[in-house]
Amino acid sequence: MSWILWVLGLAALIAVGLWVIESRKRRTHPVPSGYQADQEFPHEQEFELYHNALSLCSMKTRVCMAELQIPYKSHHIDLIETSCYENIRPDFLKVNPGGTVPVLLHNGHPIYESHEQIRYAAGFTPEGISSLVPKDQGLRAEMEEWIELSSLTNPLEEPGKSAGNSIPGQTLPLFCTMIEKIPIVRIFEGFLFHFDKLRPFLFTMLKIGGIENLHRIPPIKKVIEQSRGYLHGFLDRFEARLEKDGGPWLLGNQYTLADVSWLVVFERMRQASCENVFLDPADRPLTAAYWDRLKARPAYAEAILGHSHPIVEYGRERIARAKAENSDVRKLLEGA
Ligand SMILES: N[C@@H](CCC(=O)N[C@@H](CS)C(=O)NCC(=O)O)C(=O)O
Repeated sequence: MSWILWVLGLAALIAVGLWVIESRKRRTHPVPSGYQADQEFPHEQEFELYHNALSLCSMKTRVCMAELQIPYKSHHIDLIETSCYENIRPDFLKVNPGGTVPVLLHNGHPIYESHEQIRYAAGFTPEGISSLVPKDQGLRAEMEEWIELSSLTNPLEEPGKSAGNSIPGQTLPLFCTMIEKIPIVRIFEGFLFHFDKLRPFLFTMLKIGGIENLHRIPPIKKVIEQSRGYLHGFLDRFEARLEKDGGPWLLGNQYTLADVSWLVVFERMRQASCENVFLDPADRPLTAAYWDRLKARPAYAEAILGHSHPIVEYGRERIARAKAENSDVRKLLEGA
């Protein structure tokens, strides 16, 4: 009997030792935003992009690169939502010790934070391509405000600060349906190594609960309802701004980085099957028509549809089905 205890004790000791070694390799730390002149990584092309099909910020940088027609080498990095925590594996952590996507490399130098990446890329607009930055100083300042208003910074602490911080609340149902396809052992890797233990906890809860039971989980219900309220407020401002100059783009005639940044917020609404809640032509005719114009741009086809992921499409259709079949789901996700 005692030898069994010895063996178990030894096995536990080895497991803890291995976990400590692996944790060290996966240690993360915040990175400064913007272009890092003092860091250089191996690269093959002038521009390279580490990104994920679903990630809101990745979509933003892809759309910007497509608008500017700047070619780049693509490195798809999986997040747990699309398959596994590739973003916290040692190989990727070399490129971004913060463990998040997207990362844009220019001649091997990283640029962190998607809003910095689009500003940086706009500085390399090729000849013959329309600039995404207005010449007029007032419009430029306004563009910056709209970029900030769409940026994802700290959704948990300040969900009402920006549409980018509110939209994750509407993404929860999508995470919930996508995660149906992800084996639970993969989610558990996050408990061992992810820098934010809330994520594996949340995904486990979503997987066990399922879309049909979300309304029974009070904190999730609260986040979904609260974020819907915030987003309605931001979209009312958006509609008013479109009315002011009459479009076709947010700041008038010129398509700018503000449009690039907001496209992905609308795209997330499409992916999360809640376009009808926010972009109904009867409620916001200008924004609805604007969204149709965005979807007609070649950059949308290239950067969004061209990177569509089967698990996202599954999640989107699964939400639509759950809403059609279950009035509790519809009430939670549509508020009526
Ligand atoms: N503010 C950053 C946000 C980066 C970020 O949080 N990226 C998310 C995807 S949108 C991510 O990589 N999450 C992975 C994880 O937390 O496991 C940016 O705009 O680039």
